[in-house]
Amino acid sequence: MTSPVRPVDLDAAPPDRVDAVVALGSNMGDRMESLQAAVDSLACEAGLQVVGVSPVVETDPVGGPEQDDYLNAVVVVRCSLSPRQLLRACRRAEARRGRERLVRWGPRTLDVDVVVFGGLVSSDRGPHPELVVPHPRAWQRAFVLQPWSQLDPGAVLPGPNGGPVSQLAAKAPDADGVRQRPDLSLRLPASTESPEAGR
Ligand code: A4P
Ligand code: MG
Repeated sequence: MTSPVRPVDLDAAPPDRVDAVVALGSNMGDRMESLQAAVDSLACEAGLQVVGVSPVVETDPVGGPEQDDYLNAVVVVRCSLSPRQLLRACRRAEARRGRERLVRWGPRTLDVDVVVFGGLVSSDRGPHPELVVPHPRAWQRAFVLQPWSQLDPGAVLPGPNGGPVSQLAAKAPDADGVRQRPDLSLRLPASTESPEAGR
C-alpha cells in the first residue's frame, strides 16, 4: 500500500532552525555592490542569520537575450522563518537594489533565489508556483553549484534531480562558463540576530 503524499506547507516555520541556501546573481550596475547589499539585507531580517558566504564567480550568461557576464555567489542562512517568509526576505533584498522584471532570464541588478530550504522538497508543480524548493533549475546550473560546493564541499542537493553538489557542478552544461574571481570577496556581516528573534 502506498502512503498518502502530504503536501509540504511552505508557510510553516520549522520547529528548529533550518539552514537554507540562497543564490545571488547580478549583471547590471555595480555587480559586487549588489551582491554585498543582498548579504547585508538578508542579515538585517528578523529570524534569519547569515552563516556563510561563498567565493564570488564570474559567469557567462545562461539563457535569455544577449547580456553581460554575471557575478554569482551563494549564501547560507540559518532561519526560523517559513520558506515563504524567506522568499519574501529575498524579494526585499532585490527591491532595495531596484530589481525590475522586464524579460525572463534578462539582465538584472540583483537576483536572489531560494536554492534549498533544509531538506525540504516541495510538491507544488503548478504552472507558476510562487516557490519551489529545491529551485527547479539549480541541479543543472554551475553558476549556483560551483560556488556552493566551494563553500560546503560535502553539500548534497535534495530531491529527484539531486545529488552531491560538487558532482552536479562538474557535469552542469555551463561549467566551462564559470571563472574564479579571487580578487573579489563578500563580507560576512556581524550577526544582528538574537537567538529568539523571529520566533
Ligand atoms: N520562484 C519559484 N521558486 C523559486 C525559488 N526557489 N526562488 C518563482 C526564487 N523564486 C522562485 O523568478 C520567477 C518566478 O519564480 C517568481 O514568480 C518566483 O516567485 P524571478 O526572480 O522573477 O525571475 P528569474 O530569476 O529571471 O526567473 P527564474 O526562471 O527563476 O530564473 P533562473 O532560472 O533563476 O535564471 N546566468 C548566469 N550566468 N547567472 C545567473 O545568475 N540567472 C538566470 C535566471 C538566468 N541566467 C543566468 C543567471
Ligand atoms: Mg529569481
